[in-house]
Amino acid sequence: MANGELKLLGTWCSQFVIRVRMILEQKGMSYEYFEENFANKSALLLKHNPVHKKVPVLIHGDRAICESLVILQYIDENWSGTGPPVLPANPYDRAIARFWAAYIDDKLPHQLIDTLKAATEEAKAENIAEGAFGRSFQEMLCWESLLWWRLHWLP
Ligand SMILES: N[C@@H](CCC(=O)N[C@@H](CS)C(=O)NCC(=O)O)C(=O)O
Repeated sequence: MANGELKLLGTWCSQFVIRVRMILEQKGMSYEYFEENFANKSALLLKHNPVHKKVPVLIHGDRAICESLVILQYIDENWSGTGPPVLPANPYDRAIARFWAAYIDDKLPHQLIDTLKAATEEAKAENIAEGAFGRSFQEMLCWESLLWWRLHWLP
């Protein structure tokens, strides 16, 4: 991959950005990373993701791809011969991976917000350990990496 061809707009603490970076690293692809400041969003972000104005955004040449799961699928399809595949080959296994990815995307941000809004330290701790959906943060993040990165390598 020629330098400058791939750009990623992100923020260091975003699970959505981290999953894209994991796959780019895993595939050994070089890319230019731009850290966004949400208090003053870059012209690049506003131009390339005018709908949501959110990261991650992958810019390939002069074309942008938005939404982390869409980006992962794009990387998987466009660079299928580079490094390990993101999704399993079998359509059923792919469907299962997509199901759990959607589940995590649906639940995890709510759990994070509930924790941030919790009135007391005890309530925060309880939410982190066993959130509203009966899953700890650690478990959810573990599922994230298992499902999107490793599932198809397991027996
Ligand atoms: N569904 C999106 C979620 C992206 C998202 O929520 N990004 C957050 C960072 S974690 C963001 O850019 N927030 C900026 C804002 O809300 O202004 C994805 O999967 O890419």
